[in-house]
Amino acid sequence: KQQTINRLLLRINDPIRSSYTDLKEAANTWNPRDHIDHCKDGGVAVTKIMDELEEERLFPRHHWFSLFNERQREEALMLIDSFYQCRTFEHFMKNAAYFRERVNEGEFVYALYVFVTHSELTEGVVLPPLYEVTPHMFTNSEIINQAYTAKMTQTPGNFRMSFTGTKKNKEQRVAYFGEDIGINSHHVHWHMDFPFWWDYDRIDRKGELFFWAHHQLTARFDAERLSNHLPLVGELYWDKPIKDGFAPHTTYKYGGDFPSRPDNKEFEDVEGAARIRDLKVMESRIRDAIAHGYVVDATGNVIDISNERGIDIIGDIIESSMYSPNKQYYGALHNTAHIVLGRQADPRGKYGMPPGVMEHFETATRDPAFFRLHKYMDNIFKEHKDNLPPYTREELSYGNAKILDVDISELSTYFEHFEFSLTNALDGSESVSDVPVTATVPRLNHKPFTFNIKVEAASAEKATVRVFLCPTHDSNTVETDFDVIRWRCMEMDKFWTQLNPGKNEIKRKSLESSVAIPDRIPFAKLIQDADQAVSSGGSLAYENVRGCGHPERLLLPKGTKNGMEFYFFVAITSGDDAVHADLVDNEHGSTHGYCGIHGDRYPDKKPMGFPLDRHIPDPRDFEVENFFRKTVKVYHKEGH
Ligand code: CUO
Repeated sequence: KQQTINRLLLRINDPIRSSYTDLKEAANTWNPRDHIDHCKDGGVAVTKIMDELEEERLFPRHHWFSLFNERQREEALMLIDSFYQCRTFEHFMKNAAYFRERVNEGEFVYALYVFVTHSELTEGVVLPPLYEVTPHMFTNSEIINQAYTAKMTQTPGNFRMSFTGTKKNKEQRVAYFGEDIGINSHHVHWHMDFPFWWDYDRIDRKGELFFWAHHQLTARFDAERLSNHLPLVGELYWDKPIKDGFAPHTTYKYGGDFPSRPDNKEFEDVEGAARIRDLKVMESRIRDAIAHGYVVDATGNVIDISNERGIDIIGDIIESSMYSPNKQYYGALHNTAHIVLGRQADPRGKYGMPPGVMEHFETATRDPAFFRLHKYMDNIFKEHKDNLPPYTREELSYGNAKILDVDISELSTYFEHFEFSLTNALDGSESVSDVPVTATVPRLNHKPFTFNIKVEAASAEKATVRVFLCPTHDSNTVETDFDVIRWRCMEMDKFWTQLNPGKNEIKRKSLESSVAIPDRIPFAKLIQDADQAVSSGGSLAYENVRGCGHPERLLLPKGTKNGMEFYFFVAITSGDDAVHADLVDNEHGSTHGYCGIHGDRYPDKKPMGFPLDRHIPDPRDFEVENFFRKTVKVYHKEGH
């Protein structure tokens, strides 16, 4: 299976290689229509896409793809539906090979990624990193151009990528975060794990995860800003100019460059997509609903949101997803805003420009406006959270455990170089041999760290451990109170552990964090491993590999040379918070923090962000024995 998926994704703009005989044969001689008898649901989805294909209604190949383009999305979804109708992997493989040669490549890659992520037929298959499948979306145009030249002259090349822009642009100081290939990869996978259009099996707390994953991206971006002496990111206003311009230096494989936006661009309506006035209406309806504590669904029923489950509904509404109880009335604030921001360079479509980086989850975080938009929505979510009653001391305390101290090893970061392959960016013909072409990017990393929580417990019990890192100062270096700081905290880890009566030491490593994933397995290695496994009759040993998850190396923000202060905050509460009884020593691949567990419930019963998600009017309520706060410093080491 792994070999098949690799082969389907290799050189996506070129025909399947003739040496891949099964796939090649399916692409040439198989016809999905002739095998509809074997499909689920009478193969209606297969018939539908075949009709569209034969009547030449589908988007052409060699054209950019945007998930926010309704027609293109519809086509990608038809493809996913048709894959879901296959009962066997074999059948799926043949249909996929057939469509690969005939539908738009962007739609195909998207459909294949979403299907492989969710389908039981492809369980255990590891998706190659998207930055090696469609490198254009992750690499600066300068590098892509150099790669083309290398290919033409048949000279192997390794090209050093630097971050977009110049020192004149202060925002460039944090470009290493927004342009990080791991961040972009996490973000695009998050949206594949939790698509806004998702209408298959119900995904648990999808709206709340939308809030939490993006709240955390924003908090982490802010911590990077503070590390670089920049103020916290400001929110976006529909009535005010978009403060920062952006020149993406990125190019589509087909369709030209990603458009730029000058500084202080005033919002304009986007023809055929949205009016700014409509966005304001959506916003005020959502804010009203939050103020009143209820929303009204499509049939006029009132749904109470003034409780801990409210955040999930508000997330669905703001995004909006198929779970929005009333899309007609509350609109799709977030999705529309992405389109509007992506189109400000050519709002009337006068110049036929392709969509901007904001229209693709692979590229969105490159634009500083991404974080302004998400800060704006984050503040709406905060309004809801601030309306909820603060946790009482009783809700916060846990009589069974008392944290005595936490030992934390050195927290330090550095820049390193990372190399990835650009081979798939280039057109190939089987007669011209590949030359190795790679990009080297600087990226932030940190020294592995550990923490050791010393706990005294009264009795043997399972406990929940939550760990956060919170900047203690804002950019003016004024210490702010914890009720303000709490919203800036970054989730570092959450896990379940067994406490024994008496003294306990809970040791945990940065590598074990349940919000993060290790480096993705390079495409070339996936190919090599799968080919080897097939020829030796062995099997692959990948376990729980996911694309969704914050890159582990970005677990710590950059910090400063002399050390930037943070609170290291630990909360231990009862293990009853766990949804799964077996969570101790079984963390489901340790990626549940921002990404949940595939096909299962979110493992923590408490609201995401607990106990820091609600207003803390009296800091003394937080002085319970099962909470612990300590000031630590994060050092940035240059020239490592
Ligand atoms: Cu992830 Cu706006 O939700 O990009």
